[in-house]
Amino acid sequence: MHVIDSHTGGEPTRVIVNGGPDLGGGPLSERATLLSRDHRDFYRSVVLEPRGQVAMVCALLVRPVDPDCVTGVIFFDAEAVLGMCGHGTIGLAATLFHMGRIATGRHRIETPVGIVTVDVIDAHTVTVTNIESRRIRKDITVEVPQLGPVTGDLAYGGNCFFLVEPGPVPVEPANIAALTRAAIAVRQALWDQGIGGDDGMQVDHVIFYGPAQDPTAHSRNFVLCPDDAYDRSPCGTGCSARLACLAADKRLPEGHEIVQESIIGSTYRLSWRRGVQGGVIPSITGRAYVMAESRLFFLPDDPFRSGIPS
Ligand code: PYC
Repeated sequence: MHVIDSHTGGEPTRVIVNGGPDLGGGPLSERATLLSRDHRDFYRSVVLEPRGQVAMVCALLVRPVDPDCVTGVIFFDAEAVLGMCGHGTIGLAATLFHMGRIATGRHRIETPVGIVTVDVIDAHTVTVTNIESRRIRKDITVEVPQLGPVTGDLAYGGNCFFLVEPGPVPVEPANIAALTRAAIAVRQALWDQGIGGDDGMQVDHVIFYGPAQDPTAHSRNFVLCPDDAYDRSPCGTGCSARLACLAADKRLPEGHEIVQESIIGSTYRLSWRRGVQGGVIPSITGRAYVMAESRLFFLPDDPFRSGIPS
């Protein structure tokens, strides 16, 4: 299996250039369901240690249904197949550029939740225009063991987010372990109390906000991903959900740009324009760096060929 690794604001993306299961030629949402249902061993073996690492998100390249798209892609981490992934899309665009498969300019990429566009500005800088994102519910209070009541907004940005501002734990790098524990407890409480999106969509990511270190940034975030790793980048789909909430609260006018800082200090530039279904079309600009190109082996006598279970 041929893979190329990059990072976007510190968050790794492994693009599977070839190899992987045959998922047929149906809509990408169906192919994502097949991957999730029938190929859990495959996707975990690529992401988990010893081949992968805890924060890694993989991008499986697939044939797009829409011939105007440069590729189709299905993202996954060690725990779940994702609807979309913002940092992964920036990493994918930088990787396709590195491979000579795309040039600077605008390109369309098909994902299980819809078509997104990337504007490749240079070898590292990419703007993603995401699918329409929306706030689902404002000010939901959930009772969390050890933490007490926690109030946040439920919003969709390609994945389903619960956004809490200010977070119940100060959003500082020294608190990453405590932030992770608190975010897992909040997500569990939401699941236990049946709080989620429309048509049974479960909250898969939790975000806490606090003041930014850089005075020009809007805020700093801490993002918990489905596999319990924290996003080193400011999380593209999380920023999309955030933009939907800021727009709904009239805290950010259309077209105005803000900077979102991650827990490790990496940044995205964000803005939005009005969508057609009452939500927002987010624009996310970040930088990615290709780090490695490798061939992965899965030897039958390797006791950890399926990864070290977490
Ligand atoms: O950037 O959207 C994102 C993302 C989701 C999970 C990790 N990163």
